[in-house]
Amino acid sequence: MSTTTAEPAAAPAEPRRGVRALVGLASAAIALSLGHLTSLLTGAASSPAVLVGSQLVDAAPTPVKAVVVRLLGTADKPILIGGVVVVTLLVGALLGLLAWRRPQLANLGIVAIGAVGLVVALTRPGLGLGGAVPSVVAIAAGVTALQVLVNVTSPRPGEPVGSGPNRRRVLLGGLGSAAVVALSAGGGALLSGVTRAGDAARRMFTLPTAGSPAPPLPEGVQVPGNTPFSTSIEDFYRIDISLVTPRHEAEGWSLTIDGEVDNPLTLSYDELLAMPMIERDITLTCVSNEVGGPYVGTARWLGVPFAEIISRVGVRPGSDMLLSHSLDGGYTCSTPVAALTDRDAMVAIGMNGEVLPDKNGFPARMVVPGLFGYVSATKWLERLEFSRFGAQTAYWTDRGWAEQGPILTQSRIDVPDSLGTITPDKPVLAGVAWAQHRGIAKVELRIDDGEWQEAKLAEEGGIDLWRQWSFVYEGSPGRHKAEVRATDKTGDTQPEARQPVFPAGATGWHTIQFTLAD
Ligand SMILES: Nc1nc2c(c(=O)[nH]1)N[C@H]1C(S)=C(S)[C@@H](COP(=O)(O)O)O[C@H]1N2
Ligand SMILES: [Mo]
Repeated sequence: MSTTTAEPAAAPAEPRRGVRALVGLASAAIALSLGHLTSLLTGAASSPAVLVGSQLVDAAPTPVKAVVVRLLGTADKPILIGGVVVVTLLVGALLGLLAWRRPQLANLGIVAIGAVGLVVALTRPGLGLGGAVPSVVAIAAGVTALQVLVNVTSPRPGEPVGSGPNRRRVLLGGLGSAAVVALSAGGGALLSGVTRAGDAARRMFTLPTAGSPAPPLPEGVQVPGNTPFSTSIEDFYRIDISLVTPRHEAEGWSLTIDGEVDNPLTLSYDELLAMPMIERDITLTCVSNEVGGPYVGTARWLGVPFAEIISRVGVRPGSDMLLSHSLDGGYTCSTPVAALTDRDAMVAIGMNGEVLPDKNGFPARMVVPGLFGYVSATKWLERLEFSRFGAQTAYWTDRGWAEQGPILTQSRIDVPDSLGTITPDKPVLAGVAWAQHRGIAKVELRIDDGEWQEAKLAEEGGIDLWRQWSFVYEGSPGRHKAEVRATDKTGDTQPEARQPVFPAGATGWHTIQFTLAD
């Protein structure tokens, strides 16, 4: 008897390294796409790649987040999800290399990757057990796909690696995998089409009319050719910790108002809509807006004034902070109670004459003039808990951002673009300035480090709104520098000193280079 033929029968012969890696990668792709397909039924936030991405967002240290937002802006979310997908595929490829010699280890690897999604799904607030389903589906799909593909691509006994029949089966495995991924993408597209139609149907409410309508905006608030004074829903900046837009139904939704109140209250969507309404134009601003940045916008908000809610529930005198809770994965926000009644703060249900869009907080959100969004503008509201600053903290204040977040006075040059050109027939610079709830008193420009000169202020829409300005440039043609600074109605002028957005908002003067053509 010869010992050379006594091969262990268990392990099938291995194909080439490239094929093995592809088998692992294809299994990972199938796992991700079937997991994602399932998430279209259980909620987009439960897609395995989105889950892991969301966890990274929450876990990232604040300075890392600040750098990411600065570099990527609002593209950070697709890039982060893409990164998670790429890493998963690469790990899949590595596991594929092992799948012939160490099949148990390869399976364990797939289960381990899926388990990351599973653990996040089970520990993330607001997802429920259903949120775990896509990760379970992904694990099952990954293990099955790996087994099938190993089987299909292994050379049969006596068959040389890469020979005719073997090569055909490898091709078949590849085509089969591609078909599964493509079919789930197609199914996904179909499902999300249905979801979108459902969203449109959900929006077919008739909004109540405001007992106190918005004062009409003077036509003169808009400088012709400047940034639109009122921002469209589509162009309105979006900032939140959710990787995918949360979608909630009005049916079954309710808003609980409790904490340090005499009469806690739970309101259905219909009950909220039946309350007295105000409509106001208000400019929102994000604390993460860099000097000259885009995270500021103006919309017409329709909602229930907080004064009404506060008198209904009877907030106790000791409560100085409202902790608002969101359906958005445990997001909370702390707002000074004083700011809820001394201005037009509201629980908004409408935006620019439409039902509040999902991305801006449907069914209901907070709008409080004069405070940065992270301390005032909670979207997808679930609960308003009257509390105290001394007793509780919120999502961003836990991460070191300032407890009080008044919007800082800022100004921006929008026309021309930085490095843009103006022409002698219309040598005009223009832009916006904001100091919500204090109002803008003055905007000044400085060209090439010369004297500060006053810009012409457009008409004011109200102190809770930004204000447009324009400036006729009378200097020589060629390349120049322009700086802008605003003074609010309390007499404070924007400081020159540059402060980063963390922890209380950016300071400094917006500066551009422009050219006056001859
Ligand atoms: N639920 C929830 N609400 C939220 C946030 C969030 O992450 N989750 N972000 C806040 C921040 S930082 C800002 S600036 C505003 C932005 O509102 P918008 O997306 O409608 O422009 O929403 C606020 N409300
Ligand atoms: Mo923000």
